Amino acid sequence: MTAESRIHELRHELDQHNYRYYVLDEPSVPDAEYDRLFNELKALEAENPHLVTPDSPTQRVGGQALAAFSQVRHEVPMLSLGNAFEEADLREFGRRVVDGLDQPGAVDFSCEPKLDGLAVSLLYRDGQLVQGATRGDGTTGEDISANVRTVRNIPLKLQGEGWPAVLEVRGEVYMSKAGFDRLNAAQAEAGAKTFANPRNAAAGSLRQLDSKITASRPLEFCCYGVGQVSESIGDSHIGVLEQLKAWGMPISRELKHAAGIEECLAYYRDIGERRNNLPYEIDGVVFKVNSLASQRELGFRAREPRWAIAHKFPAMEELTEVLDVEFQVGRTGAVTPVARLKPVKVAGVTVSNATLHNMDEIARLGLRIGDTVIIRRAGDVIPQVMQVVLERRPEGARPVAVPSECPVCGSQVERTQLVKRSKGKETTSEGAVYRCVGRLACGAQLKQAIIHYVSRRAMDIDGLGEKSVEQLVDEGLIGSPADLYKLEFEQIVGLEGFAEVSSRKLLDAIEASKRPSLARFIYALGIPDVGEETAKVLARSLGSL
Ligand code: 9MJ
Repeated sequence: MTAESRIHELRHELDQHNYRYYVLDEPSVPDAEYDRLFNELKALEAENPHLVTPDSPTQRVGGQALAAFSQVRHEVPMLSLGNAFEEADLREFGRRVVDGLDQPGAVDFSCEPKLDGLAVSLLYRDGQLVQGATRGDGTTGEDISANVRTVRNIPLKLQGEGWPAVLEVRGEVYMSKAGFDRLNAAQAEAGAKTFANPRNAAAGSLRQLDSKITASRPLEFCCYGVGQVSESIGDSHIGVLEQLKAWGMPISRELKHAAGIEECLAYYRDIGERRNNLPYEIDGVVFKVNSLASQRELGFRAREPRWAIAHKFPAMEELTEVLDVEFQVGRTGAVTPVARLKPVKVAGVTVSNATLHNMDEIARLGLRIGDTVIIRRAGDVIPQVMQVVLERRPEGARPVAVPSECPVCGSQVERTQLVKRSKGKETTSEGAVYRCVGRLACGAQLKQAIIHYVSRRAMDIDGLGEKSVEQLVDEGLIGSPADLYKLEFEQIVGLEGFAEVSSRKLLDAIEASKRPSLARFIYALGIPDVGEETAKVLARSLGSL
């Protein structure tokens, strides 16, 4: 076989694997096999540079940096969507649709999640990707062709056959939650700027003059419509998307059909419940009249189609003020800064505290007390401070200082040292964490140490919740985990939450916990850096107490 035919064969096979992986969600070969084929193609192309074509799967690495983006005029304007926030807004939309149609009958809708990224338009001529553009103001956008070519799930050429000679595909370029976390971790590691949310990360990555940077970012594309087409490809919105999918275009896995507004509302509630578990962030769902004939009849008002609406979810980010930064002491004595916030509702929950992790994080944010900040509450995780809004910094905003004494016990607070050993040499550097040296003499550390000691994976002593531990420590009944074994019925009965039966039960649970495995006991001691796994290794190697 000639190099040329092998190259064609490899490209075809790789395109098929990409299609199965990105569009059908049914990978057909392990990654290692894909990599082997890919590397074989790369090697053949390196030996035969005249055979390299722009639609080769190897051509997603980015190229020469641009001085500026050129402008692209959208033949068919790129629309924005009207918003609905309440059920009533959506019902009102449904009524407007019915009123706007000559013979409405039963109106069907398509339902899609509303991705929060950057809208782009992809132009295919004779099945080849020839241009990518941002939405811009809807009429004129920027030519980001080199950048969209690096997005792995955007086909460089269409699959199958029968596509119109001119086909403009529209959709959202976005970053998954996992991609965003990975990118931010890598940025922080490299001392580079981190992004406030996946949307900013996607926009920042796509609007790079250097497409090699774009290529290194975990961007994805999801198609939700068409612009200019030289011939019709369907008579319903869902039909069009399914046709595009057959040609290799990724569409939403959550695309559904709804027979009427009530089913749209059910979709909104269903996606709302699953929002935190979706692999990407959404800020709502989009409903579109499914019949394209009805869409044409309804037309537009200003820039917004009368046949579509975005039903928004509560925002996950809000602005608020940092009233103070306090320091909490954890089990290992780590003194952790916590922002006390002017209470603000974020995605339906009132937030008045946010963790700041450590002093490096405060330095990275450049945070001062009094600043206005962006707070983000994604899913069930604790609220985070994402960014300081510098323009709103008031005069007299105060820098955050680590207390020199523990706020709980008054012991000294020391900065941790990081020790690195390599080739027999030891180097130390300043860590980001500060620690109270009080150990069990510090009430905060003692309480947390006992909570850890009795926890299920440690000594598994039932009947001692956080509140009870606090009580026992505050009453001076226990000053170390060992004191648990000296507790007597008369001491605890009558304390809050301890009636006769529960007191008896607690003492029985303490008694029953006296013969743990060595690994559990070592873990329960809460030695810094000794987690469950290390405890098991130590127990195995030591054999007995
Ligand atoms: C997003 N952002 O997910 C549209 N969108 O349709 C979906 N945006 C849209 N559709 C017409 N799913 C204009 C914008």
